[in-house]
Amino acid sequence: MIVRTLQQTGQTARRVEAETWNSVRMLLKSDAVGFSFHITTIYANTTTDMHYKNHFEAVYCIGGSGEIEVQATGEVFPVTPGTLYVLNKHDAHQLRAHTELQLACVFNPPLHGTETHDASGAYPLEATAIAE
Ligand code: 9YT
Repeated sequence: MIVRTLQQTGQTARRVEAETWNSVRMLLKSDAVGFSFHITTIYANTTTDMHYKNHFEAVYCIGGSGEIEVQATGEVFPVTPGTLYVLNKHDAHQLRAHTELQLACVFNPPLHGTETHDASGAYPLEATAIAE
């Protein structure tokens, strides 16, 4: 069994920083359960463009308030505590945080650990595992 806390995991290399967010990757490919699980904080008053061409992602909002736009259709959905959105079609999307957002995110296939967005907002399929 794997048992970890956000507090402890956040003090390791599993905490990854980007311009508009940080993410504590509590489960990674190296944990060998077939998905990765992250607690992501999106900073207030930011806009993040993402397009996970190589992954499926499920995102559950724990706290904060924002909205998500599906680039292909222009549809906009509120993101508030209790909302789940799933990028089941590798949808290009823009996440706008009105306040700081706390999100629980699951990726399939699992991330290796060091991924940050490329210019198109994607993560590569292969990446370097974090050193632990
Ligand atoms: C919602 C979202 O995808 N934010 C970007 C960070 C990502 N969740 C990650 O790498 O943990």
